[in-house]
Amino acid sequence: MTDSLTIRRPDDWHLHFRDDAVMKGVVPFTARQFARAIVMPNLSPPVTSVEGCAAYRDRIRAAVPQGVDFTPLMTAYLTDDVEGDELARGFAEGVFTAAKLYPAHATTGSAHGVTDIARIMPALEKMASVGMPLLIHGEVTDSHVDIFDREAVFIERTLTGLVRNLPELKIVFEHITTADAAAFVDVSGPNVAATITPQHLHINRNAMFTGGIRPHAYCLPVAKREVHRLALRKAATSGSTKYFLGTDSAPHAQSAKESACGCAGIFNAPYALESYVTVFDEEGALDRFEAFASENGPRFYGLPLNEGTITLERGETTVPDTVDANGTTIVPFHAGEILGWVYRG
Ligand code: OTD
Ligand code: ZN
Ligand code: ZN
Repeated sequence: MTDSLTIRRPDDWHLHFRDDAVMKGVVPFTARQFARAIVMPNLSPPVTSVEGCAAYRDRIRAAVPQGVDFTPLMTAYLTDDVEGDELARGFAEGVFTAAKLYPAHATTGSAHGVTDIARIMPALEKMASVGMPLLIHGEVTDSHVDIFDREAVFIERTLTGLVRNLPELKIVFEHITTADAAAFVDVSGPNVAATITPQHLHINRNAMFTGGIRPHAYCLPVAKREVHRLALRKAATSGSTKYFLGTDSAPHAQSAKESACGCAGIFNAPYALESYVTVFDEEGALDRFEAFASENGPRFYGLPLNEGTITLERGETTVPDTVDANGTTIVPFHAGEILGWVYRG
């Protein structure tokens, strides 16, 4: 039995840091475990300009604790009015690492998102020509489509056509939640990859209704049936280079989650590696964790692998009921549970 696992330093390829006081509180959790993270741009207002993005990056850098080596990789928020040349300029200047497509009203902070992908095709063509990755929240927003079907319908209505029409575009299908999505990624060419969150590997939709309504198990895309969770575990641990770590850690104050209309989002940053490694251990795939956490992401993005290593050991990590993020109380993923691995740094 492997009791200790040392791997190249990992990265988080999908993360929400927010801004202002909460950002200062949550950045250290991620910087403690990851060398880099793709920072999502769904602030209010969203991060659309090169200058606005560079300023946000400066605020994040200032929140990284002294002596900690952490690099935020920034993203542009696509709107119907996006200019391909502006994206390409930000990419060339090293400010934008990628651009994020939120179908309008699909998730938290997506009100300014894209209403019809046809409207941004010129910008996507520009991105393809300069090698800038497109990150997609893959759900239709049509309220007539059942919420548990929105990802599968997005593949059918939007993603299949996009990949066919623009095969040169690098696409990350973010936070996949279904067997349908994994099957789509598996059969697509090398320009299509996917991130998988810890929660979608650990919980199915029952978790939202265990003995009552459980707001801390609610995120978007919503957790699906068990068959989908099992397909995601298989994909993540398969050894395919198309899958990589992206937590989608999305902090909301405890009071905003425990409400008559609770916010979507799971805050998993504090124990992200312990959570993921537990899954790889349960699946007998510890030898595949390093590729998922530290190699597949940078290779897809065309970025160097990190130097240095981190170590995880078998042992007990007790996840607290709440954590303090610079004055905001947040309930973390796995609150009150004991995980069977300890992060040693
Ligand atoms: N999902 N919450 C948020 C974003 C993600 O779709 C996502 O990427 C958020 O709060 O920003 C969530 O449930
Ligand atoms: Zn999303
Ligand atoms: Zn997200």
